Amino acid sequence: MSFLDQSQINRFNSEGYLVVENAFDPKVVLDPLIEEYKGVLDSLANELYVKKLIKSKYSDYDFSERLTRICEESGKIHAQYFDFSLPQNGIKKDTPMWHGPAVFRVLSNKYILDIVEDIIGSEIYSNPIQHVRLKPPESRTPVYAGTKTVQLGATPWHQDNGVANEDADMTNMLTVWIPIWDASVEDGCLHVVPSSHIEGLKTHCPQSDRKDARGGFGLHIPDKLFRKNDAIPLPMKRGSVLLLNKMTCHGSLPNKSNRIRWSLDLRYNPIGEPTGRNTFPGFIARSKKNPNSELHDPIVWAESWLKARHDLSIAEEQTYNRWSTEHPACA
Ligand SMILES: O=C(O)CCC(=O)C(=O)O
Ligand SMILES: [Fe+2]
Repeated sequence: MSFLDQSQINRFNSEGYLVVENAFDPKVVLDPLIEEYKGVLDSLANELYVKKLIKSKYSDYDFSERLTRICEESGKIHAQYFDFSLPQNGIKKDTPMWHGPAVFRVLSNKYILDIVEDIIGSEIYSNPIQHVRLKPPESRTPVYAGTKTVQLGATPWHQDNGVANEDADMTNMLTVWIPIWDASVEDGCLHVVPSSHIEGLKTHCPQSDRKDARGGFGLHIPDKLFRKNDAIPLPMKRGSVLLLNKMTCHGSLPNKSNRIRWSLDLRYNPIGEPTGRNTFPGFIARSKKNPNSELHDPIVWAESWLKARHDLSIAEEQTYNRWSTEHPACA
């Protein structure tokens, strides 16, 4: 045990989630990532401007307002442009993604790994099911032409085990959710159903009319299959992290504020266990048994994703979805 005390570990085990306050100094751990993403946003603005998809680069605005305006004017939320994973299908040679050194340094941050170690042990693999989520204010988020639903909004109720491949059903996967800046109820923080992790894997229904921002199928647990009335919101401060058991029912609230809701969700599992995305690259983040196997080079990490993108762009499409709209619970 290195960071969490026994009562925190007990709470995580009985409730299936734990908010760890003051997990690290956010200025040290998160500010370099914010700086890096300012550059990514600048590149996006330049690209869209050159393609005449926006009339202004909005350079005078802060990050949140700049991204929101770019989304509004271009009519798209550009989630994949910032993300450090790939979509579940339709991968092309030039599918945008971002694997900068500041992202890698958060994934392999000592304080985060100390907390992860307390839950899954010291042999830690960085699972490639991972995302940055930059959610514009809902009232200003572009909608899909057909359904008129927002392109990126509240995350539907799910268990993370349900969105991983079946090969990871026995994997001890831990989700670590990190707010880049404070996430209040108004901003669209996460909500969870305490102790739902002991109820087993629920049926997740694909919502084919609600393609999510990354081309997935908006998997969700229908209301009648879980204790929605017991849900509680988890407003969080910058510098804290949320740990989630892979079976805990959770989702997020809509962003009713006037700024971006910005978070990372990372996953870790013991080395050697299936990740649930075997075509995506993870890496050994910590190994006390074999320290030489740890990856410390952000360039090698970025290259592993470039290779995966290339290989997947020429491979036959795989579908990750184990659920069918035909299931009686989905009717
Ligand atoms: O950030 C969100 O809206 C959803 C995050 C989530 O589902 C997760 O971290 O597993
Ligand atoms: Fe999730």
